[in-house]
Amino acid sequence: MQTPSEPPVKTGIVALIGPPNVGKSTLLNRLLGQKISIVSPKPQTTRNRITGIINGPDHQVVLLDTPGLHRARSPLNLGMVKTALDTLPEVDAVLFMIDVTLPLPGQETSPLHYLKGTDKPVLLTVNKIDLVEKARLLPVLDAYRTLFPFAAMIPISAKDGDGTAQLLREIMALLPAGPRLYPEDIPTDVTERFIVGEIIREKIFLRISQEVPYSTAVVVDSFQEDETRGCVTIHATILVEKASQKGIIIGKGGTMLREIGKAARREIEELLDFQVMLKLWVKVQKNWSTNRRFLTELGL
Ligand SMILES: Nc1nc2c(ncn2[C@@H]2O[C@H](COP(=O)(O)OP(=O)(O)OP(=O)(O)O)[C@@H](O)[C@H]2O)c(=O)[nH]1
Ligand SMILES: [Mg+2]
Repeated sequence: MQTPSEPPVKTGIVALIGPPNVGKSTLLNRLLGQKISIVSPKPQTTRNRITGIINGPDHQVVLLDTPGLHRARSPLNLGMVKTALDTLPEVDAVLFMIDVTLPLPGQETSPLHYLKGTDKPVLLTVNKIDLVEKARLLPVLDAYRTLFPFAAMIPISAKDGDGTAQLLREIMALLPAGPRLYPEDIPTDVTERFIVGEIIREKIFLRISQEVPYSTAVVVDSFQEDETRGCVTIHATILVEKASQKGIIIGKGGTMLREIGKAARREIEELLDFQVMLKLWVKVQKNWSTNRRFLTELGL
């Protein structure tokens, strides 16, 4: 924590908002220098708000990763969009992220319309510039300039780190000076238990094709540290909505579930810096994604 003798730093809360799959979680992990938010090539990977606390000698940026803004119908998806939009009143600035490789939206089709009423400064973050020639960038910036009065527009590659130092400077320019809001050694406000569930969910998103990952949720049932044996035993349940989905997650002779478990265990061991025994179960829980009470339990 800052002591009264420490000079003030540029500090504030910033929301990362944008369509699904543009690279919001990748950027959060990149700026934080560690992975706390899961990433996959599928849209709608992130379901919760995930805070990364980025510290430097002259700044502390509390960055909120959010679910992608999309046309939502189901309670799960409506909850995800609400989670993202609910961050707006609390933040000092917004990073609106787009994917430079995607077609340009019109006034009505861009999720920017959600920001129309906001009085917060909005930075346009144009991501994935590693995938296009420089010449492709200018028309994108010109088009977005007509859609919204952005405080600045910054092309970046969250994957390579290109432009991210400039982005951080632009963020700092928008933030007030003051004492740090969090101690410097705390990278996030989500629990290890939550991240463990997310890592398992990520491995499902990475390995299972099409729609099944959208019908899965992960509940970490227990988390037991055994100091003498030097290991943590974690029991977790993968919920699906139909028996057929359970079969897909388990795979032939259990191969898929073993692969998911192995990949997740490796990453959880890195996170906890401890040997991990990971026990996974798959359970059919019909309509979990439309059960509002259960969604609330999942923090959705
Ligand atoms: N080439 C390239 N790929 C990127 C970049 N940033 C992210 N990606 C990829 O884009 C995909 C989506 O990344 P995420 O970080 O999960 O995107 P997101 O915006 O958090 O997605 P949701 O959580 O679904 O809203 C992943 O396959 C990333 O590896 C980038 O700068 N360049
Ligand atoms: Mg994400």
